[in-house]
Amino acid sequence: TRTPVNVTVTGAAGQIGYALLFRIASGHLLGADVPVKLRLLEIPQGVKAAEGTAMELDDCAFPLLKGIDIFDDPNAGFAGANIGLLVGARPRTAGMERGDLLSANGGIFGPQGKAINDNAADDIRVLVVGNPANTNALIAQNHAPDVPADRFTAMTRLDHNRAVAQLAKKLGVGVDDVKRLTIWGNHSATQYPDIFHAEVAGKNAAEAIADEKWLSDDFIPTVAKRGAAIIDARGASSAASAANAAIDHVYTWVNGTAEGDWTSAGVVSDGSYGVPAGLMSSFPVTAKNGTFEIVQGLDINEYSRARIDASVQELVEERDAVKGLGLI
Ligand code: NAX
Repeated sequence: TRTPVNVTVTGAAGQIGYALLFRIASGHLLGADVPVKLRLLEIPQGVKAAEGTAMELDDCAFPLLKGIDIFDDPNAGFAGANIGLLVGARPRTAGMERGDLLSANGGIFGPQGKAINDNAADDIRVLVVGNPANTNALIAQNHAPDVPADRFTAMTRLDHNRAVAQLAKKLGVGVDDVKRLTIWGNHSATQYPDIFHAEVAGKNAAEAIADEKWLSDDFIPTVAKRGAAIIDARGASSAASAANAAIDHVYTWVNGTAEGDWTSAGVVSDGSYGVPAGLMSSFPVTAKNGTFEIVQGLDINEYSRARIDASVQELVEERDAVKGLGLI
C-alpha cells in the first residue's frame, strides 16, 4: 500500500478551505488511488471552526483520507508536507494602502516560507492561492532558500478556467474543445488572457473570433473582473471555483499536461518573454514528471506585448515594494 501524501492547507477554516478539503480527501487533488493525510493550518481564532470541518471530513468516511491534524503553528503545520496549499491570507480592508496589505501578508508568507524551508518534505510543492497571490508566493519562495525555486507557484488557474469557459461559450463549443489558452502576468485586474495561440476545435481561436472589439471590450475585462462580478452576485467571493482551480493546478502539476496542450500558472520567471528573471508571473506552462516548464518560442504580437508588459510592470512594482519593506 502507498504511503499517504501529506497535504498542508492554510486558511482551512475559510470558505475556499471548506470547498477544497472534501475534494482533496475524495481523491481529486492527486488521483483516485493516492491516500492523503490532511494538515490544517489556521490562526488560533480559526482552529475551532477547522475542528468542525474535520468532524465533517470524518463523517464522510473517505477511504483515501488517512488522517487529519490541526495546527496553529506553521513549523508544525508544514512538518513533512509534500504539498502546501497556501490559502489563508490577510484581505484588503477599507482604507488599507497597498504597502499595509503587502506588509500584513509579508508577516504571513515570510514565516510560512521559512517553516516550509525548515520542515517540509524534500519533494514539497507549494501553491499560493491567498492574495496578492503572485507576490505572496514570491515572498514565501524568498524565505525558502533550500527549496528549489520552481516548487513555489501562484494560482492563475481560476483565471485560465474562466477564460476557457468564456471562449467556449462565445464560439458555442465545449470547454474541452479549447486548448492552449494563456493567462499572462499577475492574478489581478491587469492579467492578460491570450487567445492568439489558443485553439478551438483545432482552429486558431483569434481567427475564429476575428473580432478585436469583443476581445478588448468584452472577453478580457469579463475574465479580469470576474472575481468582482461573483462578489456582486453572490455577496461573497469565489470559493468553489477557486478551490476547483487549486485542485486542477496541483493535479496537472503532478500528473502532467496532455500532449500538445498547456495550462497557465504563476511560476518563477527565467527571463522568458522579457519577464524579469525571479518574478512570480503567470505563463503558458506544460507539466511533465512533476515539473512545470514555460512554453517557449511563441510569437508575441503587438497587441499581446503591450498587455503582458503592463501586467508584468505591476508585478515589478509589487516586488520593489516588498523589497523596500524588507520582506524579501
Ligand atoms: P476566508 O476569509 O473565508 O478564509 C481565510 C482563512 O484564512 C480564515 O479562516 C483565516 O482564519 C485564515 N488565515 C488567515 N491568516 C492565516 C495564517 N497566517 N495562517 C493560516 N490561516 C490563516 O477567505 P477565502 O474566501 O477562503 O479566500 C482565501 C484567499 O484566497 C483570499 O486571500 C482570497 O483573496 C484568495 N483568492 C484567490 C484566488 C486566486 O485565483 N488566486 C481566487 C479566490 C480568492 O479570492
